[in-house]
Amino acid sequence: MEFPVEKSTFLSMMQDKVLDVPTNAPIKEHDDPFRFVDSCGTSNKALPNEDLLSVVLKCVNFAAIKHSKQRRKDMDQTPYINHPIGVANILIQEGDVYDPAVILAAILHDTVEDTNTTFEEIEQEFGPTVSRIVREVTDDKKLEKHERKLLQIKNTPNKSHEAKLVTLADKIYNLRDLLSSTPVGWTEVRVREYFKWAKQVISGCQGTNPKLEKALDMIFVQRLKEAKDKCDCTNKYNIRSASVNESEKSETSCDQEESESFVSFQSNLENCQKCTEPNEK
Ligand SMILES: [Mn+2]
Repeated sequence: MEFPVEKSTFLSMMQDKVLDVPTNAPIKEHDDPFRFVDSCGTSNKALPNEDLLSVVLKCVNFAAIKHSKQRRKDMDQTPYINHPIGVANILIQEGDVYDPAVILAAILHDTVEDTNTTFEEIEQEFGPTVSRIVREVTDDKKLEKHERKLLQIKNTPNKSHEAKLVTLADKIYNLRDLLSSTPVGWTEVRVREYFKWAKQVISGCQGTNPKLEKALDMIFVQRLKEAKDKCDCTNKYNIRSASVNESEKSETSCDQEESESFVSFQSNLENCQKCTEPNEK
């Protein structure tokens, strides 16, 4: 099989101190093994297994070193690296995404935003395509947090298919985290605002990956169920019907009734002051 990059570039990657290792010449645009990406986000040029394994492990090692001093904001202070690895894993296990450039970008997606990593470094180590995807999903830290969040809503619809995949998996991971426990220092209002904001960002990714989008639908249904459980309002709709995805309902015999039930369940909860505005000091 023809291999467009010096094999030694990839086979020299299994070093335990990757950042200290002098790298070979930067991967040039025309040599980038990830540059051939079609509209479905699939690499046309297959890398041999040994090179794929090598570059994926190099990438995980790189991100682990970069994030080594960071922890997630959960009670257990989970090592931060669990997050980017989990995001890449969601893409593969739940989204059937096997484009190496997307997987590498997912593993690296928070390195520039949250560590001293530069885009140039990523380009040097993993090529311009991976670097470009990471750039697309990296907030400009020079801007105020509020502005960065608004820009994510505004810019996501115009991002590449690959960047949208990383965005979807990132939100799935973070929202599941929020469902399982409230981060240290977060109020219920902040959690609710995060869900609202995430929904707006995700709406810019519609049509990117049905499986990941369905997983997100399920997360929001779960969130609504929990809001309802906490609420003593009269909008107690049938949870079982609400937990069925709307697209599935259209195939069921009682689809019309169930679909209406789902919509009214959602809108009633969203309109319920108690459900959406829990008491908070
Ligand atoms: Mn992230």
